[in-house]
Amino acid sequence: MSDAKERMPLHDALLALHTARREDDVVITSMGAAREWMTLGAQSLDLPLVPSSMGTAPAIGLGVALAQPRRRVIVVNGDGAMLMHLGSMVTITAAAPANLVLILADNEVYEVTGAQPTPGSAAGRADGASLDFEAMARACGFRSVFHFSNAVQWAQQIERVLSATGPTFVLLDVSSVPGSVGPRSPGPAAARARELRRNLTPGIA
Ligand SMILES: Cc1ncc(C[n+]2csc(CCOP(=O)(O)OP(=O)(O)O)c2C)c(N)n1
Repeated sequence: MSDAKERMPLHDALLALHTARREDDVVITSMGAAREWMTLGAQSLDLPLVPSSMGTAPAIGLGVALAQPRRRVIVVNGDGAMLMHLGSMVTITAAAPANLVLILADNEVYEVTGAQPTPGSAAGRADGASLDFEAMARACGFRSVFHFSNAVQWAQQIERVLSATGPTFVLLDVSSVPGSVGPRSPGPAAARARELRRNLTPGIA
């Protein structure tokens, strides 16, 4: 990005999450975040949603959070994907699962397809004003809302953020990774979804 806004490297943002997550948390990642998460090491309750129909990660996270209320479910979504299924923000707050954390890694571009500006970005909008996802999350009724642009502050606050009563929305201003490629799928999606289901519900076939 060439704007003057402070942004944290996506890798640092996810490293803090990787360090802070509990072993029994479910972490669902998409797009660039899935690529970086896999380099950090996905665990048995994680779902790198690759390939995916854009924007479905929050809805999948909502379903898991409702089915597994004693577990924390963390979704990391891109801004392009968020905009594609904006309605899922309202579906989440309507159901209001206290155990769901939706993290928006906002780099203002569709990074994995060549860094085209998203319609929420300053560069992608006729008015030149980037969309205020934080205000949008508050307006949708997220119980806890946080916003970080600095990796050190995010890492310092992450325990407090993850333990807040949800549904929680976390906006992270991240820089895009120049020349990055899309994530490689770690295996057939249907089989991985079934494996996650088995890992979430021991005893199920
Ligand atoms: C419904 C749908 N349309 C288009 C695509 C192609 N596509 C895959 S990733 C992507 C860009 C994702 O952008 P964003 O969510 O902001 O994540 P980033 O790449 O910046 O991490 C696009 C357009 C898709 N997977 N699904």
